[in-house]
Amino acid sequence: MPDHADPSPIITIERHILDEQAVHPEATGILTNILYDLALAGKVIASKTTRAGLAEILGRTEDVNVQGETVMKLDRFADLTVTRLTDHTGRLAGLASEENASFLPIPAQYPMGKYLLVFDPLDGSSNVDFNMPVGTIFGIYHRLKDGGPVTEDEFLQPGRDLVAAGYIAYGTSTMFVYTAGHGVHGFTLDPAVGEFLLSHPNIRIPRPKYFSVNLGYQTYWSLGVRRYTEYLQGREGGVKGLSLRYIGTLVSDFHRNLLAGGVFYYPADSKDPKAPSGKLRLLYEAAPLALIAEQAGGYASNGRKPILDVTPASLHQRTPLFIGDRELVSKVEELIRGLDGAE
Ligand code: P6P
Repeated sequence: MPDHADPSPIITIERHILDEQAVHPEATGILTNILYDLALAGKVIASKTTRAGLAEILGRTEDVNVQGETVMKLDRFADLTVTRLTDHTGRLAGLASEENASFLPIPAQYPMGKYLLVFDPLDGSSNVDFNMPVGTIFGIYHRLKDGGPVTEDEFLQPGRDLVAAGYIAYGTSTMFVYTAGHGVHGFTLDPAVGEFLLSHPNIRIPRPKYFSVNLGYQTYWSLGVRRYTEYLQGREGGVKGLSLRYIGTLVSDFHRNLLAGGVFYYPADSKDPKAPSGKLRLLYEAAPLALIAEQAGGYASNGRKPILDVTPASLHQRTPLFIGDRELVSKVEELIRGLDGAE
């Protein structure tokens, strides 16, 4: 007979963060509520991504975003969902989204808070039309000023100063993964009750099984990165037994390597002279995932130095990204230093 005396505890995000708060008094209820707001946004976005083919939100709008990319209907929906669920709460002083050229101040009719939210509302959105997984990435900073209107420079903080970071992965299940500086914790959405329940406490990156990169761009990479790729494929004394897995959605490729062990990289390449630092963004893609990686025992680098130590010069600054297993990421720094010369 099941032991009803002591059913395994059902840990929601709220309970988990409150428990964390008890252990870490510096964590404030406000941060807890911001994470909860983001979890709600994740549920709303998930309700659309799982029915994208049926809900007339497939396809593209006529708009092009600041990245020069056509805005997918679901991008726009996700961006508005996060914004509308967070801009009126009095917890934030401003938001910076991949979808908007400049940051969004809190509308005058709402109270201002002390936190800044940076986010990619729907990472991998071009994959939606092909039923591939996508994700939302977020980072939360303290604002730098005590009051008054928010200015762009307050968003340009290194990832080392993130108060919390995480992502929501819309895949075969919907997962909310976050860190507030005390480990990495994963929650899986139970659609029956509409709650994210703790499913992956204290995530630690295991021994590497995979590497994830778009080999189609190999000819555009530096000598150091090409040697690194050969190393991962076991050539010249390299690592044996790694499998290549690449979805083309950063959140999904990162999430697999976080849970199963491995490294993801999107290096600088000579494909687009206008984008010599690769495709990914520092502020709301690389830095939040870098905090997750380091909190899970891994590492994230731009090929030369820790991602978390890079201070953005602009909201949409691009960066090369190597992230996952600490040893494998450190190896690419060694090869780039040795073969690609000084920065
Ligand atoms: P490529 C999705 O468009 C994205 O921004 C990331 O999620 C993903 O890692 C990368 O681009 C894939 O880019 O050039 O391999 O298609």
